[in-house]
Amino acid sequence: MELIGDIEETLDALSPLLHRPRLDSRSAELLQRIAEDREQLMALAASKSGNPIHPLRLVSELQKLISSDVTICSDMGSFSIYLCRYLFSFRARQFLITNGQQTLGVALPWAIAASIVRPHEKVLSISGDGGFLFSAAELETAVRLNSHLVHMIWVDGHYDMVATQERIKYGRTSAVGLGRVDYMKYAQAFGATGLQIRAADEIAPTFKKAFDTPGPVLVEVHVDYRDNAKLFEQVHELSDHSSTCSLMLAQWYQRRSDVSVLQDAGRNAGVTQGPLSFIEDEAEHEVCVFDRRASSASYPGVPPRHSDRQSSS
Ligand SMILES: Cc1ncc(C[n+]2csc(CCOP(=O)(O)OP(=O)(O)O)c2C)c(N)n1
Ligand SMILES: [Mg+2]
Repeated sequence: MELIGDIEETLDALSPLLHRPRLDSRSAELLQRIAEDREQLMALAASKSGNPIHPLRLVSELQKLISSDVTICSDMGSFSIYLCRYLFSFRARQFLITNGQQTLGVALPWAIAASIVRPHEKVLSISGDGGFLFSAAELETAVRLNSHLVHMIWVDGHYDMVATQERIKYGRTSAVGLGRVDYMKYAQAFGATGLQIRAADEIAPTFKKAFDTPGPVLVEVHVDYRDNAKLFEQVHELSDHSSTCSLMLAQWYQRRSDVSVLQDAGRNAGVTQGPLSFIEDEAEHEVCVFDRRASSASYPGVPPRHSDRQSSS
């Protein structure tokens, strides 16, 4: 349809005709419960003080810093379960994660790319100490390109995701320890800036300084992983959050033609709560749901999975 006329007047005339889809009562109730969960989480996190820093505290402090102009690139590891489950994102394509392939070492290179593609945004990449060492030499690229990015390293001295799974399956760990690395000196050696967070009340000022510093900045934070066994116990639990993803995806798809990606994340399905917020935000473009149970069979009207569509076309 062609519209001819003054742009401002045309938009003024069209705007009242737009209706945002209304949520049905069950979806609204679930979203309300999730909002309450988030409030409880913030309260619980605030009570976690001390050094090393508890991941919940770290995530809740990060939540306060994540405005819509921040792109987050997440590596894989125990830390990424905390991010997926507890760090909420309110716009599409804000939180980038290697969820299906689980590839270690991608966060820093992705951040370099994101800083090229989104030059006016803040870019924060996050990895564990193990994942960082997989591609740490890329810091040279970041310095050479003067990439405006902040890379945060959660230091626990282990490949914790593997260690925790070994403990659950075999009752002991094997070959998961990492030697001590001085990340501050590493940053300096490459010509980057290195900052260290030693206490929870240093998180916000350190990030302000990091984002205000030109060029790549490494931020080292030592984390307290004592609760990780509990974290993994919950990985396969069914949650309200995931079922909300499925339910709402189905609803939106029935109304919108631009909902396009429904991805099965296999054994990682339990870490799905984070990307929920893409939907909560009534995403304008794609909805990515990392949910093993959101299958086309269970929800009439939901499109076939992206991979199914590709293989059938
Ligand atoms: C290229 C690659 N190699 C190995 C793995 C298996 N793996 C998944 S998580 C992980 C440990 C990650 O450790 P770290 O980055 O320190 O994060 P943490 O779990 O300690 O938070 C490993 C080795 C992988 N996902 N990708
Ligand atoms: Mg680690």
